[in-house]
Amino acid sequence: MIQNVLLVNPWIYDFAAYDFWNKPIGLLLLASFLRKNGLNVHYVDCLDHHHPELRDKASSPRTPKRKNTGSGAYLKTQIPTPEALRFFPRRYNRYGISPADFLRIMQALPKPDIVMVTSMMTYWYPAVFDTVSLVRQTFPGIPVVLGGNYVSLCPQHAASKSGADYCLEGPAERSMPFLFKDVMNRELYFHPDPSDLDSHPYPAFDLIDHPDQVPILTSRGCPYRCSYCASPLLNGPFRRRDPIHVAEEIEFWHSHLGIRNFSFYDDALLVNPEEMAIPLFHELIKRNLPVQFHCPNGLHLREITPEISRLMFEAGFRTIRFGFESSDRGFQRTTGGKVDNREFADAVSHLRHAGYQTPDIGIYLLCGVPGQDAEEVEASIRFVHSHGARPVIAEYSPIPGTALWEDAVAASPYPIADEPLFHNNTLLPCRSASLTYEMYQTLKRIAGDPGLDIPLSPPPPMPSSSGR
Ligand code: B12
Ligand code: SF4
Repeated sequence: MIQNVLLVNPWIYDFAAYDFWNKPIGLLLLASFLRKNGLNVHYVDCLDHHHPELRDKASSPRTPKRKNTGSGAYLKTQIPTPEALRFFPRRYNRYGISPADFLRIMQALPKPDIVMVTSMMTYWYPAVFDTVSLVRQTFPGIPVVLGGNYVSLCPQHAASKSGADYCLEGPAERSMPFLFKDVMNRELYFHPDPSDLDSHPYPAFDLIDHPDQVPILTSRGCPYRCSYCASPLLNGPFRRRDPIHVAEEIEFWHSHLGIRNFSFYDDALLVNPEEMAIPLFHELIKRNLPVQFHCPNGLHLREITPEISRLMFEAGFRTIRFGFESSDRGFQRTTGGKVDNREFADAVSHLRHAGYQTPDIGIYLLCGVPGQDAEEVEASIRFVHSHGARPVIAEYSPIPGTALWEDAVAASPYPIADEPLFHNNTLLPCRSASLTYEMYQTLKRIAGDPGLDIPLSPPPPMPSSSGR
């Protein structure tokens, strides 16, 4: 009879990674679901920098710099770049603990009856495969199940190459009953209602050693259908929790784990504000907890009114990021029309009146979308600066199954349909020939410095005086 389940959050292998309030909330939801079904759950986070086993161990790299808001650097070690990416002149790193520490931590646990591994970005799969392989080495003969975003977005790639026994697409709550019944001969008795998010237990954040922040999800999905985004593929129809239950969860984590920083992972926190944002913010103000909120995932500018801005400020929303993507009207219209320039200008003005300063108002701008030229990105950056907000460049990552995917495949010089490593946003894998990597570097500098007045491309060489 299956009793012990080991859940693993793999490393990140990438050119760059920063902990912007990242936590594997999907895996920790799975943990609480399994606990509700009477199983013992153990958890290893390869990205953990606090694990008791790691303290004072010579094998661990230097402690990374963390901020007191719950974000910060990861432990980082340079590793060989995968063959397919060797042409790219950047160091490739493993973010997280050392493989030796991972093995040691696993060996100290009771032997599991089954191991479940999550996955996030499609192009992080090599770290997932290494995780699966080390799990197998430590617990030979124990079934390994793989799920999460990479599996849902690249199911065939995962099934044929990961080395896991089972690759399960979609929400774990949906696949677990079949897995346990058909494969493990065990009936699960607790089944949350997929349409009622309040029937799910809280994610098992108590499994995290020294959590410096926890993420909150008030909803799943998004009512919009932007052509570059995978939300509709991953999350199903838009559905929400009861805002009072959300405030209760926040108070629960504050009082039980002493959490003072919370990040919202919602795709559409502010949409239809009378259903969630307004009652939730009022409730948070009423409870007056000594906590702060961060929104690393983009919020909707269209919903920002004087009232919402004031409530957000008063409730303690400190890090606010908005999905604007481009000031180009054509871009806005063809990709989904979630916001226009008038709504942007009004929203920034309301936020500033409420007390937010320019550096607080982070505006995501997409860079490297198929067909996009450097001038369009520059115009968007200058537009954001001119309204007193801060542009934040988000490099486009192509995602299989999205409306923009066929254009992305056609635009990219890399075989993105066959090799998910080429979805890596750092490569700008779908940039047009008129947006060079040098121009992108210049765009980043302009985004960071509103006063910078430099040309996007170097001026052509001066003709020599002899006329030759
Ligand atoms: C929150 C979020 C972030 C957070 C961090 C989240 C984190 N955990 O680390 C922030 C804002 C920092 C972020 C950043 C980025 N993100 Co992001 N992010 C998301 C978002 C909105 C939600 C993910 C999430 O937590 N969902 C909620 C949980 C409950 O779902 P889940 O993890 O999928 O888990 C469920 C299932 O997958 C399954 N499951 C999970 N684990 C397991 C395990 C097993 C065994 C099984 C069976 C099932 C299972 O069951 C779970 C419960 O139902 C998704 C889009 C989306 N709506 O899904 C994009 C998304 C994943 N991000 C994306 C991108 C592009 C980025 C950036 C590159 C953006 C940029 N250009 O800068 C950066 C890169 C970050 C980095 N380098 O560190 C892309 C993915 C691209 C790709 N090629 O894979 C997505 C899909 C958005 C999009 N564009 O469509 N992101
Ligand atoms: S509004 Fe945001 S989350 Fe919703 S589909 Fe568009 S990009 Fe995705």
